[in-house]
Amino acid sequence: LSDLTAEELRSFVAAQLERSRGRTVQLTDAVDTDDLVRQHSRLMSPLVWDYAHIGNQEELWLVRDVGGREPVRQDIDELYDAFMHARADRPSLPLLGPTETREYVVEVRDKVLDVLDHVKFSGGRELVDNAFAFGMIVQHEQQHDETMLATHQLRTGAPVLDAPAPPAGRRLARSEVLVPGGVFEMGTSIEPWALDNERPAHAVHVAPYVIDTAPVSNGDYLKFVTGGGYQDAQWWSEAGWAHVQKASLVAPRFWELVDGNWLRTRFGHRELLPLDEPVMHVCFYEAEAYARWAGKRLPTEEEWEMAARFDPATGRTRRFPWGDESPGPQHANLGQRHLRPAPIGAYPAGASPLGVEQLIGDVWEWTSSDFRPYPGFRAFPYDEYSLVFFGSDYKMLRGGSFGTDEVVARGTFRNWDYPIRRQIFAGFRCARDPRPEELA
Ligand code: AVJ
Ligand code: FE
Repeated sequence: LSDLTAEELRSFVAAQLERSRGRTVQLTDAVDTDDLVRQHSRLMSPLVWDYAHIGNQEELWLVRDVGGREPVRQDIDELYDAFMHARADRPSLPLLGPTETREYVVEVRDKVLDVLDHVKFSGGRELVDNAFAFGMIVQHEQQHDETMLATHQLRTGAPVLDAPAPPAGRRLARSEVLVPGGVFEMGTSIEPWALDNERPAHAVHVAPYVIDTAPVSNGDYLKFVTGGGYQDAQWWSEAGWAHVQKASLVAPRFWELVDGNWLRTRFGHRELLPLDEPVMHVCFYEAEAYARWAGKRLPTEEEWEMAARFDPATGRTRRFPWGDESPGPQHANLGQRHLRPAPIGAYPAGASPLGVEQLIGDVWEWTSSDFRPYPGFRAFPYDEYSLVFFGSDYKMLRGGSFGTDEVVARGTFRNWDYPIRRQIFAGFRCARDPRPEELA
């Protein structure tokens, strides 16, 4: 972005704004009015809340803050402040209806395009350097689009979304690789649209470890399910065992056993469980228990990022596993291009220098790490994006899913959620400590 002229940057921003809005409109036009305003799950907001919240954040940051313009609808700020009302309570608020919401976001967008026409990117204002605030708002909309996609997955009724099938899988030559460890540069100080928690770049020392070349598949995970994994406390952490019993978990969310066949429901389609696809809709505790059952553990965030970005030949950290170029359809399953994770081995062109595949896209991957700031962290531009979430309540997820847009799915992007959450498009891969003979 820093190589672009101001005019090129303006058209890049305009194209990104249009792309995210296209997706929001697609996800909300796909359902009828009743499906827009109803609560599909207590874990989620009504779709119409996400929709107006997208517009409200855009108004707050781009119309009022960057543009210095008069408010469009100051009276609704409180309704769409995520910290004022829990998701479960949002349906009972006096929200804008679907028609008002659509008019509101269009009005905001018109003003934003005018602000974009007049903004000076080089005025020495950190918020507009490299069009950062615009990038933040594009990513905010895309992140809510992924949340709305998860709401679609929780919705019952006839399917309303469709997409072509992902590329075919292939058998990988190796199921694990040894990473010799050492020092690598984690995080970033140069990605123009990286969010505060990805910054700054810093050196980390990582001990040698072994990591799976692919995410754990449905077929792998099914062995844990049918082998009694959910009934045996020895595989679970104390908190995980308490949760699995309290919530009566017996398999990943959206799986069912019907007449001896394992089925899964995906955006309203009930289908045979595809054994070669990465497992998803498992919580952190399930990922942790599977790993222990398999004689392994989850990778730390440092281990995940080193496997994804470190190039041992040069000692350099790449932007993405495959290099520095932005993701193309040959590299990764992103952006809701397919409505499912791709089978294991579907993206040989997306492999990292260490030979690890499908790190970006397909499914978010649970790591064993809590949400901590990097050394030198500075909350920017607001405390409520990251700062207020630091601590041990959340577990980190990396890599993005099939529902994550490429403008979000950076090699450095960090996501987090409670360890019990299963409605997100999350799976995992395993890691382990090397055996002494592997280090010799
Ligand atoms: C980073 C995905 C956890 O959805 O709660 C959206 C992103 N922050 N609006 C979320 C976010 C404010 C956030 N996650
Ligand atoms: Fe938000």
